[in-house]
Amino acid sequence: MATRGVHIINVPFGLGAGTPGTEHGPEAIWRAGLEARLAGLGLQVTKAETVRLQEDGAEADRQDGPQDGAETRARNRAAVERLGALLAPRVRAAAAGGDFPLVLGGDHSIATGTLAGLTAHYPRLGVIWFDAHSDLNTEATTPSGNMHGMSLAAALGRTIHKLTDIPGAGPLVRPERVVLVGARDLDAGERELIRREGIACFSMHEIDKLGIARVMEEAVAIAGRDADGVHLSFDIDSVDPREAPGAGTPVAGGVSYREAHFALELLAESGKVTSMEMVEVNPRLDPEGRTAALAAELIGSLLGERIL
Ligand code: B3U
Ligand code: MN
Ligand code: MN
Repeated sequence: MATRGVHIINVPFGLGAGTPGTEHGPEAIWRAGLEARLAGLGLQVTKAETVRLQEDGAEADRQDGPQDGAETRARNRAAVERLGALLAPRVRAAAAGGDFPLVLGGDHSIATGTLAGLTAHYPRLGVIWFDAHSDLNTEATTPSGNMHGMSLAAALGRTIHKLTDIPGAGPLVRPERVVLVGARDLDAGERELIRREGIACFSMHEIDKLGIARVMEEAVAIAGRDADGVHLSFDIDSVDPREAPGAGTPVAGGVSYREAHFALELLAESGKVTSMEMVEVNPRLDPEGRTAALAAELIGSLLGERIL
C-alpha cells in the first residue's frame, strides 16, 4: 500500500441524516490536515474530486419527510438515489484506476452508492462496518425515516431502493461477508435481520469480552472469506462520544480512542483492506474540530501510520 496513491472522493451530502451538518464533513477532514498526514506516510493524493447534487444544500429537499406507506417512508429518498447514481461510477473508476479509493462523507446513506461502485469492480466484496448502529433498517422497520439508517440493508438488497437499482452497480453485497463492529444501538427489525441472515456482529459486548485485536482478526477473516476486495465503512459514531462529539446520533459506551486506532492499525497490517469510507463527521456539532481531527488520524492509521 505504501507505494500507491490515494484517490479521494468528497461527498458533501447530508440529506440521509436527521441532523444537518454532515455535508460539511469532507472540508473539515481536509482542514484537519489530511493531505499533509498522507504525504508524511509517503502517500500521494493522485486525484481528489467532489460528488455533489446540483441542488444539494437546497433545504427544500429536506422537506419530503416521512409519509404514509412503506414506499415513501424514506426521507429525501429521491436525493439519496440521485447521489448514489452519481457516486457509484466515480468509486468504480477509482477502484479500477489502482489507487486506494477513500470516500469522505457525508452521512452514511452514501454507502449504498459507494458499495454499488465497489462491487462493480470487486463482485465478491467483503465489508467491515464500524458503527454504533447497523444501518439495517428497511422502509418497513425504520423508526426515523432517515436513510443513513438503511444503507447497509440497501446494499444487501433488503430495501425497496437497493444497490442493484443504481445504474452500473455490481452485485449485491453478500451477508456472509459483512462484519459489524462496535454496535450498541440496534432496532428490533435490525436484530431480526442480523439473526436471520447470520450476519457477523461484534458488538461492544464482544469487543469487551474478546478484545479489539481478536475481533479485528476475526473480522478480516470473515470479510475476506472468498473475497476479491475488503471495504472499511467507518461511521465515526462507532467511537465513544467523549472522543467523537461531532456525530448526529451519539451513543454512549463506544470504542475508545485507543481501540479505534489499534483496530485500524491492525487492518493496515493485514494488508487486506482495498478501500475506505469515513462518514458522519458533523462539524456543526463540534466547533472545535476534534471529530474531524480524529477522522483524519484514523485514516492515517488505516493507511499505515505507525508510532515508531
Ligand atoms: N437506527 C436508527 C438510528 C440511526 C441509525 N443510524 C444512525 N442513527 N446514525 C435509525 O434511524 O435507523
Ligand atoms: Mn452508520
Ligand atoms: Mn452510526
